[in-house]
Amino acid sequence: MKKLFLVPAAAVALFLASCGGSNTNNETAATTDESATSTETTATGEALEPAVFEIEGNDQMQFDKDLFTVKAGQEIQITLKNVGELPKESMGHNFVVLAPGTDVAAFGGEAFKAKDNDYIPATFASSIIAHTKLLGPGESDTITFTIDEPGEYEFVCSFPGHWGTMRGKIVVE
Ligand SMILES: [Cu+2]
Repeated sequence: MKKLFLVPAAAVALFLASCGGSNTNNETAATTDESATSTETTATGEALEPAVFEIEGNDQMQFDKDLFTVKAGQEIQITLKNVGELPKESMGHNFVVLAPGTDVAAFGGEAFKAKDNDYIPATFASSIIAHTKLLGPGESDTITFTIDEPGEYEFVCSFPGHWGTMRGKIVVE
């Protein structure tokens, strides 16, 4: 029974395909919009306004934001505020931007061992694009940086155990 249904369906598909093949002139139309390239000025040297963001870390091991969108080459200014009350030794926060493709779990594991360096692991230095200081309650820190390559850049708090919940991404367009 099923085969009886399939045969007519295939026949219809073939019929439609052969019909559609008759007007092959679509490609010539595509070549006429070359003028559009001269009006788009995205890649010119025009100065972009800095992208200014604020993000908070709290005592529940959470950031209040998990996504930032910027343009390639745009100056990025991010201020991290630790709005918690617990001591820095047990609930410190930072904001670490990682290169695309970084193994975040491996990074978190290394950060765990880097207490002497405020949990910024030297072994991942080449994967770290920017980072704030480690902040105690009520403290804040602002970092300024630029990313030239479009892509998705993860950020985390590298305090031990925090990267699982304190993470998000910067989308560079
Ligand atoms: Cu944290």
